[in-house]
Amino acid sequence: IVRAHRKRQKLIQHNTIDDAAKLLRRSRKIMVLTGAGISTSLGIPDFRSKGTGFYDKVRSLGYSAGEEVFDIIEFDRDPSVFYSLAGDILSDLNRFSPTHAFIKLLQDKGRLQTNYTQNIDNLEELAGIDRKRLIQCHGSFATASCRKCGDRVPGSTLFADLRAKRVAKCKRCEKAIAEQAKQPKPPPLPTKKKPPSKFKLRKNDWESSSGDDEDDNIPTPGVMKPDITFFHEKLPDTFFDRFTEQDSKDVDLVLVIGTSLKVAPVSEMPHHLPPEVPHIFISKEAIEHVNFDVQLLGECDDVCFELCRRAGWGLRHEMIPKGG
Ligand code: CNA
Repeated sequence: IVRAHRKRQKLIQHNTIDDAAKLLRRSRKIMVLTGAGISTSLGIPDFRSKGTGFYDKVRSLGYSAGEEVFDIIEFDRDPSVFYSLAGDILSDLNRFSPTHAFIKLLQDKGRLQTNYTQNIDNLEELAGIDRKRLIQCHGSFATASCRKCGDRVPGSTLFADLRAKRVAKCKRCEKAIAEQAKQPKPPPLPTKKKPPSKFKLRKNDWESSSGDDEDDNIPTPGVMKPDITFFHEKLPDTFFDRFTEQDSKDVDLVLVIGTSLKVAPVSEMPHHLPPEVPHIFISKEAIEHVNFDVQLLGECDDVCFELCRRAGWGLRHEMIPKGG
Protein backbone atom coordinates (compact mmCIF):
# COMPACT_ATOMS: atom_id res chain seq x y z
CA ILE A 1 0.00 0.00 0.00
CA VAL A 2 2.97 2.31 -0.46
CA ARG A 3 2.19 5.13 -2.80
CA ALA A 4 2.64 8.87 -3.13
CA HIS A 5 0.94 10.87 -0.43
CA ARG A 6 -2.53 11.83 -1.47
CA LYS A 7 -4.40 14.16 0.81
CA ARG A 8 -7.38 12.61 2.51
CA GLN A 9 -10.52 14.39 1.52
CA LYS A 10 -12.08 16.15 4.47
CA LEU A 11 -15.80 15.57 4.36
CA ILE A 12 -16.81 16.34 7.91
CA GLN A 13 -16.87 19.70 9.58
CA HIS A 14 -15.47 18.94 13.02
CA ASN A 15 -12.65 20.92 14.48
CA THR A 16 -12.85 21.47 18.22
CA ILE A 17 -11.92 19.29 21.18
CA ASP A 18 -15.62 19.06 22.04
CA ASP A 19 -16.30 17.73 18.53
CA ALA A 20 -13.57 15.18 19.12
CA ALA A 21 -15.09 14.17 22.48
CA LYS A 22 -18.50 13.76 20.81
CA LEU A 23 -16.96 11.59 18.08
CA LEU A 24 -15.35 9.45 20.77
CA ARG A 25 -18.64 8.96 22.58
CA ARG A 26 -20.56 7.97 19.48
CA SER A 27 -17.93 5.58 18.04
CA ARG A 28 -17.81 1.83 18.64
CA LYS A 29 -15.03 0.69 16.32
CA ILE A 30 -12.11 3.00 16.95
CA MET A 31 -8.81 2.43 15.20
CA VAL A 32 -5.91 3.91 17.16
CA LEU A 33 -2.64 4.46 15.34
CA THR A 34 0.23 5.32 17.68
CA GLY A 35 3.86 6.38 17.49
CA ALA A 36 6.87 7.12 19.66
CA GLY A 37 5.25 10.32 21.06
CA ILE A 38 3.03 8.29 23.41
CA SER A 39 6.09 7.04 25.32
CA THR A 40 8.24 10.20 25.52
CA SER A 41 6.65 11.24 28.83
CA LEU A 42 8.21 8.06 30.26
CA GLY A 43 11.67 9.24 29.21
CA ILE A 44 11.96 7.15 26.01
CA PRO A 45 13.09 9.49 23.21
CA ASP A 46 11.22 9.49 19.90
CA PHE A 47 13.05 9.62 16.56
CA ARG A 48 12.34 12.97 14.99
CA SER A 49 11.67 15.58 17.72
CA LYS A 50 14.21 18.38 17.28
CA GLY A 51 16.89 18.37 19.98
CA THR A 52 15.55 15.45 22.03
CA GLY A 53 14.94 12.86 19.29
CA PHE A 54 17.17 9.82 18.73
CA TYR A 55 17.99 10.84 15.15
CA ASP A 56 19.52 14.16 16.26
CA LYS A 57 21.71 12.25 18.71
CA VAL A 58 22.79 9.80 16.01
CA ARG A 59 23.65 12.67 13.66
CA SER A 60 25.64 14.39 16.42
CA LEU A 61 27.73 11.21 16.60
CA GLY A 62 28.65 11.57 12.94
CA TYR A 63 26.16 9.31 11.18
CA SER A 64 24.58 10.88 8.13
CA ALA A 65 21.09 9.55 8.89
CA GLY A 66 19.40 7.94 11.85
CA GLU A 67 17.85 5.36 9.55
CA GLU A 68 21.31 3.74 9.16
CA VAL A 69 21.06 2.36 12.69
CA PHE A 70 17.87 0.48 11.84
CA ASP A 71 18.79 -0.70 8.36
CA ILE A 72 18.98 -4.47 8.00
CA ILE A 73 21.69 -4.31 5.33
CA GLU A 74 23.86 -2.13 7.59
CA PHE A 75 23.08 -4.39 10.57
CA ASP A 76 24.21 -7.51 8.75
CA ARG A 77 27.35 -5.70 7.61
CA ASP A 78 28.21 -4.29 11.04
CA PRO A 79 25.87 -4.92 13.97
CA SER A 80 28.07 -2.91 16.34
CA VAL A 81 26.51 0.36 15.09
CA PHE A 82 23.05 -0.75 16.23
CA TYR A 83 24.39 -2.20 19.49
CA SER A 84 26.32 0.96 20.33
CA LEU A 85 23.22 3.18 20.01
CA ALA A 86 19.97 1.25 20.46
CA GLY A 87 20.25 1.07 24.26
CA ASP A 88 19.05 4.70 24.26
CA ILE A 89 15.55 3.79 23.13
CA LEU A 90 15.36 0.58 25.08
CA SER A 91 12.78 0.35 27.78
CA ASP A 92 12.27 -2.27 30.42
CA LEU A 93 10.05 0.12 32.31
CA ASN A 94 7.38 -1.23 34.52
CA ARG A 95 4.96 1.57 33.84
CA PHE A 96 3.03 3.06 30.99
CA SER A 97 1.77 6.53 30.16
CA PRO A 98 -1.74 8.03 30.57
CA THR A 99 -2.05 7.76 26.78
CA HIS A 100 -1.53 3.99 26.98
CA ALA A 101 -4.13 3.98 29.76
CA PHE A 102 -6.50 5.93 27.50
CA ILE A 103 -6.25 3.24 24.79
CA LYS A 104 -6.89 0.57 27.43
CA LEU A 105 -9.94 2.57 28.56
CA LEU A 106 -11.31 2.50 24.99
CA GLN A 107 -10.83 -1.27 25.06
CA ASP A 108 -12.59 -1.57 28.44
CA LYS A 109 -15.50 0.40 27.03
CA GLY A 110 -15.72 -2.02 24.08
CA ARG A 111 -14.80 0.74 21.62
CA LEU A 112 -11.31 -0.28 20.56
CA GLN A 113 -11.25 -2.00 17.19
CA THR A 114 -7.45 -2.19 16.82
CA ASN A 115 -4.37 -0.42 18.14
CA TYR A 116 -1.78 -0.27 15.37
CA THR A 117 1.41 0.76 17.08
CA GLN A 118 4.68 1.68 15.44
CA ASN A 119 6.30 1.46 18.85
CA ILE A 120 8.75 -1.24 19.74
CA ASP A 121 8.73 -0.74 23.52
CA ASN A 122 5.90 -3.25 24.05
CA LEU A 123 4.24 -0.98 26.63
CA GLU A 124 0.81 -1.58 25.09
CA GLU A 125 1.01 -5.12 26.39
CA LEU A 126 1.99 -3.88 29.85
CA ALA A 127 -1.01 -1.52 29.75
CA GLY A 128 -3.27 -4.53 29.10
CA ILE A 129 -4.15 -4.03 25.45
CA ASP A 130 -5.48 -7.35 24.25
CA ARG A 131 -3.06 -9.14 21.87
CA LYS A 132 -6.00 -9.74 19.54
CA ARG A 133 -6.51 -5.98 19.21
CA LEU A 134 -2.86 -5.03 18.99
CA ILE A 135 -0.75 -4.91 15.83
CA GLN A 136 2.88 -4.10 16.48
CA CYS A 137 3.57 -2.85 12.97
CA HIS A 138 7.34 -2.69 13.51
CA GLY A 139 7.69 -5.65 15.87
CA SER A 140 9.09 -5.11 19.34
CA PHE A 141 11.95 -5.67 21.75
CA ALA A 142 9.87 -8.44 23.39
CA THR A 143 11.69 -11.19 21.51
CA ALA A 144 14.95 -11.53 19.60
CA SER A 145 16.24 -13.97 16.99
CA CYS A 146 19.57 -15.21 15.75
CA ARG A 147 20.46 -14.02 12.26
CA LYS A 148 22.20 -17.33 11.59
CA CYS A 149 20.20 -20.21 13.11
CA GLY A 150 16.91 -18.36 13.71
CA ASP A 151 16.71 -19.31 17.41
CA ARG A 152 14.16 -17.06 19.17
CA VAL A 153 14.60 -15.93 22.79
CA PRO A 154 12.97 -13.39 25.13
CA GLY A 155 14.19 -9.92 24.14
CA SER A 156 15.17 -9.14 27.73
CA THR A 157 18.09 -11.58 27.44
CA LEU A 158 19.73 -8.99 25.17
CA PHE A 159 19.17 -5.97 27.39
CA ALA A 160 22.47 -6.24 29.28
CA ASP A 161 24.37 -6.38 25.98
CA LEU A 162 22.39 -3.46 24.57
CA ARG A 163 23.11 -1.39 27.66
CA ALA A 164 26.78 -2.37 27.61
CA LYS A 165 26.92 -1.56 23.86
CA ARG A 166 28.16 -5.10 23.20
CA VAL A 167 27.04 -7.18 20.20
CA ALA A 168 24.92 -10.09 21.51
CA LYS A 169 25.86 -13.50 20.14
CA CYS A 170 23.57 -16.51 19.88
CA LYS A 171 23.81 -18.88 22.85
CA ARG A 172 22.42 -21.78 20.83
CA CYS A 173 25.10 -21.35 18.14
CA GLU A 174 27.74 -21.08 20.87
CA LYS A 175 26.50 -24.32 22.44
CA ALA A 176 26.52 -26.13 19.09
CA ILE A 177 30.06 -24.93 18.43
CA ALA A 178 31.20 -26.11 21.90
CA GLU A 179 29.57 -29.53 21.32
CA GLN A 180 31.25 -29.79 17.97
CA ALA A 181 34.62 -28.96 19.50
CA LYS A 182 34.19 -31.86 21.99
CA GLN A 183 33.74 -34.43 19.19
CA PRO A 184 36.85 -36.51 18.50
CA LYS A 185 38.63 -35.15 15.50
CA PRO A 186 38.77 -37.50 12.49
CA PRO A 187 42.28 -38.72 11.66
CA PRO A 188 44.00 -36.40 9.25
CA LEU A 189 43.46 -37.32 5.65
CA PRO A 190 46.52 -38.06 3.59
CA THR A 191 47.70 -34.69 2.42
CA LYS A 192 47.06 -33.98 -1.16
CA LYS A 193 48.13 -30.55 -2.20
CA LYS A 194 45.17 -28.47 -3.24
CA PRO A 195 45.60 -26.69 -6.53
CA PRO A 196 45.61 -22.94 -5.89
CA SER A 197 42.09 -21.63 -6.22
CA LYS A 198 41.50 -18.92 -8.75
CA PHE A 199 38.61 -17.47 -6.77
CA LYS A 200 38.23 -16.81 -3.09
CA LEU A 201 35.01 -18.18 -1.67
CA ARG A 202 32.56 -15.53 -0.56
CA LYS A 203 32.47 -15.56 3.21
CA ASN A 204 29.34 -15.87 5.23
CA ASP A 205 28.78 -12.48 6.88
CA TRP A 206 29.10 -13.96 10.31
CA GLU A 207 32.18 -16.05 9.70
CA SER A 208 35.62 -14.83 10.62
CA SER A 209 36.70 -11.95 8.46
CA SER A 210 40.41 -12.24 9.17
CA GLY A 211 41.11 -12.91 5.51
CA ASP A 212 42.92 -16.13 6.42
CA ASP A 213 41.56 -19.16 4.52
CA GLU A 214 42.16 -21.45 7.52
CA ASP A 215 39.88 -19.27 9.67
CA ASP A 216 37.00 -19.69 7.22
CA ASN A 217 36.47 -23.15 8.69
CA ILE A 218 36.16 -21.94 12.27
CA PRO A 219 32.46 -21.72 13.09
CA THR A 220 31.28 -18.52 14.77
CA PRO A 221 27.99 -17.89 16.56
CA GLY A 222 25.29 -15.83 14.87
CA VAL A 223 24.40 -12.30 15.96
CA MET A 224 21.13 -11.73 17.84
CA LYS A 225 18.72 -9.11 16.59
CA PRO A 226 15.67 -7.86 18.50
CA ASP A 227 12.53 -8.73 16.52
CA ILE A 228 11.93 -5.15 15.48
CA THR A 229 11.33 -4.39 11.82
CA PHE A 230 14.32 -2.66 10.27
CA PHE A 231 14.31 -0.59 7.10
CA HIS A 232 14.43 -3.01 4.13
CA GLU A 233 12.51 -5.64 6.12
CA LYS A 234 8.92 -6.62 5.51
CA LEU A 235 6.21 -5.73 8.02
CA PRO A 236 4.43 -8.65 9.71
CA ASP A 237 1.68 -10.31 7.66
CA THR A 238 -0.80 -9.65 10.47
CA PHE A 239 -0.48 -5.92 9.72
CA PHE A 240 -1.54 -6.26 6.08
CA ASP A 241 -4.11 -8.99 6.73
CA ARG A 242 -5.95 -7.24 9.52
CA PHE A 243 -5.93 -3.84 7.84
CA THR A 244 -6.89 -4.83 4.32
CA GLU A 245 -9.35 -7.57 5.17
CA GLN A 246 -11.05 -6.04 8.18
CA ASP A 247 -10.22 -2.60 9.53
CA SER A 248 -10.01 -0.64 6.27
CA LYS A 249 -13.70 -1.50 5.77
CA ASP A 250 -14.97 -1.56 9.30
CA VAL A 251 -13.86 1.29 11.56
CA ASP A 252 -15.93 4.30 12.55
CA LEU A 253 -13.22 6.60 13.93
CA VAL A 254 -9.46 6.92 13.54
CA LEU A 255 -7.26 8.36 16.28
CA VAL A 256 -3.66 9.03 15.29
CA ILE A 257 -1.51 9.80 18.34
CA GLY A 258 2.15 10.86 18.80
CA THR A 259 3.55 10.14 15.38
CA SER A 260 5.08 12.21 12.60
CA LEU A 261 3.47 9.70 10.19
CA LYS A 262 6.58 9.61 8.04
CA VAL A 263 7.23 5.88 7.77
CA ALA A 264 5.44 3.93 5.03
CA PRO A 265 3.35 1.84 4.82
CA VAL A 266 1.84 2.95 8.17
CA SER A 267 1.82 6.58 6.97
CA GLU A 268 -0.43 5.51 4.09
CA MET A 269 -3.14 3.93 6.21
CA PRO A 270 -5.37 7.04 6.50
CA HIS A 271 -5.59 7.21 2.70
CA HIS A 272 -7.01 3.71 2.54
CA LEU A 273 -10.01 4.32 4.76
CA PRO A 274 -13.40 5.51 3.55
CA PRO A 275 -13.47 9.34 3.47
CA GLU A 276 -16.54 9.46 5.71
CA VAL A 277 -14.60 7.95 8.63
CA PRO A 278 -13.53 10.89 10.83
CA HIS A 279 -9.83 11.21 11.63
CA ILE A 280 -8.49 12.87 14.80
CA PHE A 281 -4.81 13.73 15.21
CA ILE A 282 -3.19 14.23 18.63
CA SER A 283 0.46 15.23 18.73
CA LYS A 284 2.83 18.04 19.59
CA GLU A 285 3.44 19.04 16.00
CA ALA A 286 0.89 19.51 13.23
CA ILE A 287 1.35 17.50 10.07
CA GLU A 288 0.29 18.70 6.67
CA HIS A 289 0.50 15.64 4.45
CA VAL A 290 -2.75 14.16 5.79
CA ASN A 291 -6.05 16.00 6.19
CA PHE A 292 -7.43 15.40 9.66
CA ASP A 293 -10.89 16.42 10.74
CA VAL A 294 -9.58 17.55 14.12
CA GLN A 295 -5.96 18.23 15.10
CA LEU A 296 -5.40 18.49 18.85
CA LEU A 297 -1.88 19.75 19.40
CA GLY A 298 -0.12 19.34 22.74
CA GLU A 299 1.21 16.72 25.14
CA CYS A 300 -0.80 13.63 24.26
CA ASP A 301 -1.20 12.63 27.92
CA ASP A 302 -2.89 15.97 28.65
CA VAL A 303 -5.00 15.89 25.50
CA CYS A 304 -6.23 12.33 26.15
CA PHE A 305 -7.03 13.21 29.75
CA GLU A 306 -9.00 16.28 28.67
CA LEU A 307 -10.80 14.38 25.90
CA CYS A 308 -11.93 11.81 28.45
CA ARG A 309 -13.05 14.51 30.84
CA ARG A 310 -15.17 16.12 28.11
CA ALA A 311 -16.54 12.73 27.07
CA GLY A 312 -17.58 12.21 30.69
CA TRP A 313 -15.16 9.34 31.25
CA GLY A 314 -12.73 9.14 34.14
CA LEU A 315 -9.19 8.38 33.05
CA ARG A 316 -7.63 7.17 36.25
CA HIS A 317 -3.90 7.11 35.73
CA GLU A 318 -1.01 8.93 37.31
CA MET A 319 -0.06 11.89 35.12
CA ILE A 320 3.55 11.89 33.99
CA PRO A 321 5.39 13.91 35.15
CA LYS A 322 3.51 13.67 38.44
CA GLY A 323 0.95 16.34 39.02
CA GLY A 324 0.99 17.34 35.34
P1 CNA B 1 8.73 10.19 15.28
O1 CNA B 1 8.95 10.36 13.83
O2 CNA B 1 9.89 10.43 16.17
O3 CNA B 1 7.51 11.12 15.67
C1 CNA B 1 7.06 11.27 16.97
C2 CNA B 1 6.06 12.42 16.99
O4 CNA B 1 5.47 12.46 18.28
C3 CNA B 1 6.70 13.76 16.72
O5 CNA B 1 6.01 14.41 15.69
C4 CNA B 1 6.57 14.53 18.03
O6 CNA B 1 6.23 15.88 17.86
C5 CNA B 1 5.43 13.81 18.72
N1 CNA B 1 5.56 13.78 20.18
C6 CNA B 1 6.67 13.54 20.92
N2 CNA B 1 6.39 13.55 22.22
C7 CNA B 1 5.07 13.82 22.32
C8 CNA B 1 4.17 13.98 23.42
N3 CNA B 1 4.58 13.85 24.68
N4 CNA B 1 2.89 14.29 23.14
C9 CNA B 1 2.45 14.42 21.87
N5 CNA B 1 3.25 14.28 20.80
C10 CNA B 1 4.54 13.97 21.03
O7 CNA B 1 8.20 8.73 15.62
P2 CNA B 1 7.13 7.87 14.83
O8 CNA B 1 6.53 6.98 15.83
O9 CNA B 1 6.27 8.70 13.98
O10 CNA B 1 8.05 7.03 13.85
C11 CNA B 1 7.96 5.66 13.72
C12 CNA B 1 9.19 4.96 14.28
C13 CNA B 1 9.63 5.45 15.62
C14 CNA B 1 8.85 3.53 14.51
O11 CNA B 1 9.51 2.73 13.62
C15 CNA B 1 9.25 3.21 15.95
O12 CNA B 1 9.79 1.94 16.07
C16 CNA B 1 10.22 4.25 16.30
N6 CNA B 1 10.46 4.52 17.73
C17 CNA B 1 9.75 3.88 18.72
C18 CNA B 1 10.01 4.16 20.05
C19 CNA B 1 9.22 3.44 21.12
O13 CNA B 1 8.87 2.30 20.93
N7 CNA B 1 8.96 4.10 22.26
C20 CNA B 1 10.98 5.11 20.40
C21 CNA B 1 11.68 5.74 19.36
C22 CNA B 1 11.40 5.44 18.04
